[in-house]
Amino acid sequence: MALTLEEMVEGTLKGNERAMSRLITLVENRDAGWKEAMKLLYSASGKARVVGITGSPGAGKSTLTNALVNELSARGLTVGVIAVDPSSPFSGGALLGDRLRMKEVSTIPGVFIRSMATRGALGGLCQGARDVARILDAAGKDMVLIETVGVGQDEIEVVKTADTVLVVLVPGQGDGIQALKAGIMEIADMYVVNKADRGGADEVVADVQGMLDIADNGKKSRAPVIKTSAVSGEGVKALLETVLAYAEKGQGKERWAKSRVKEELLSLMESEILKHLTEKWGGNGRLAAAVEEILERKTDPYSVVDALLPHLKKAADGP
Ligand SMILES: Nc1nc2c(ncn2[C@@H]2O[C@H](COP(=O)(O)OP(=O)(O)OP(=O)(O)O)[C@@H](O)[C@H]2O)c(=O)[nH]1
Ligand SMILES: [Mg+2]
Repeated sequence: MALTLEEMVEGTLKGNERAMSRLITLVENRDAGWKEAMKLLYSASGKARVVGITGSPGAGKSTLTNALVNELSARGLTVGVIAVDPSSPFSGGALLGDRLRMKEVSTIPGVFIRSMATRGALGGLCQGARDVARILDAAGKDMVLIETVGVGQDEIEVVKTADTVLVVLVPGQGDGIQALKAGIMEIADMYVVNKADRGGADEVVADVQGMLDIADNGKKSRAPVIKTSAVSGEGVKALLETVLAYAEKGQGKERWAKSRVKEELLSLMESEILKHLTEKWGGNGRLAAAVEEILERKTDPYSVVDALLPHLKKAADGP
């Protein structure tokens, strides 16, 4: 039976999984009422710790996510997982195993797992993941884990909005650190050297420390580097302790409360405004027509924008 918007929102606020699923789908599809629902949920959000987990394909992000979920629920904490499906050719066969493992943890009470396709969310991947995180937060999850492969700019944008960002590295990747998309090392709040059961983990730790020696020059606190074996579970407890402590006090909390959330909210509002403006001027083909004229050198992009600005101002000053 179909749920009304009110039922979906009420249910979500009570942590009802069926209501959460429906609401997430509604918001992802930008179906009628999505914005209303987000408005109603907003005041209940802001309590969950949002942790981004990223790294190269096959680094063990999903295995680690599952291990963290088990550990969190063993402590009586509830958790939401957003698995951003790498619809890239990188992950290939790993996906099935991923799915099976995910299915296992998804039956744990208090655990809610949602996967998102890299392409498909109407509001864009980044906005989509943020919406889902906010819904899970409002639904009362203590922690929200977002897993993405650190290969695309979109994916990096997604994890950047997390309170705490884990970058997962593995031994034996050759130039493992360099292989990651530029920009990803910079957003890490902590580094996880996974597959530590294999040789070479200490070398990776040393590499990261070496990199931090250069990059963290003068900073008060440096990013922790933690060794784990996601399959055996070794180091996972220690990792979780570090994550919880990071969110609880010190620099993490401060940055979480200030710059990241502010940045996230600013870009949310900017992109909403931008979307409306582009729809308004692009919707009737005006921008597309302008592009043609620009290509033919009948006009230029700057003049087109200048011509639009008075309309913008009128709209802003409007009734
Ligand atoms: N030896 C060892 N293998 C691991 C460890 N963690 C994960 N693996 C294995 O590495 C492979 C990839 O693990 P996933 O967890 O799917 O890796 P992922 O980073 O989520 O992969 P994508 O999402 O496809 O990028 C699987 O075969 C895991 O069993 C570990 O700590 N040690
Ligand atoms: Mg994975």
